[in-house]
Amino acid sequence: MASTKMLEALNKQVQREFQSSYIYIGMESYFSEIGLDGFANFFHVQSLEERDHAYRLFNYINSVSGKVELETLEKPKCDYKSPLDALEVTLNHEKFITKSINELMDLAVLEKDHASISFLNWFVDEQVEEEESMDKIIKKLKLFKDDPRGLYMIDTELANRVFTPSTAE
Ligand code: OFO
Repeated sequence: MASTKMLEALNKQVQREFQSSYIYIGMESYFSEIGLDGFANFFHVQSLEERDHAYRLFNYINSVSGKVELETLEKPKCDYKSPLDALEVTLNHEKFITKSINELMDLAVLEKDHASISFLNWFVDEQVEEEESMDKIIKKLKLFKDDPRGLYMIDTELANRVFTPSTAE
């Protein structure tokens, strides 16, 4: 059984994961409009992953006798200055989420809540992957700068991303 404070913090993270999902649908819309379908696919899958993260938290809260309270989501941006701008916004957002997960873990450690520590370990590892994958795309975009062939190549690569529910990993 998690403490009330822990349940409130976990609930806030549910909100943040759903917000992340919504932000990435906004990016999908931006990339679809400018004709980069591979990037659009990448953010479509990213959005599904965030929803999966939210449900992972949702199910955990229920399993420790808590109840999820949903809040209103903020309107996401659907326009960016460039693909690089969108990816940099994404990386910064993921850094914010990493900080949020680390704070949750700090609370679980402080409260000696071993079940939540074990549960949150998956998210700690996931955030390393999240930041790494965004950083790799940013590096490629900077490398190819204004070369449209480079952008096309990255777009083709990102078209291959498929969604796998985390429970199936
Ligand atoms: Fe849920 O990892 Fe991104 O936000």
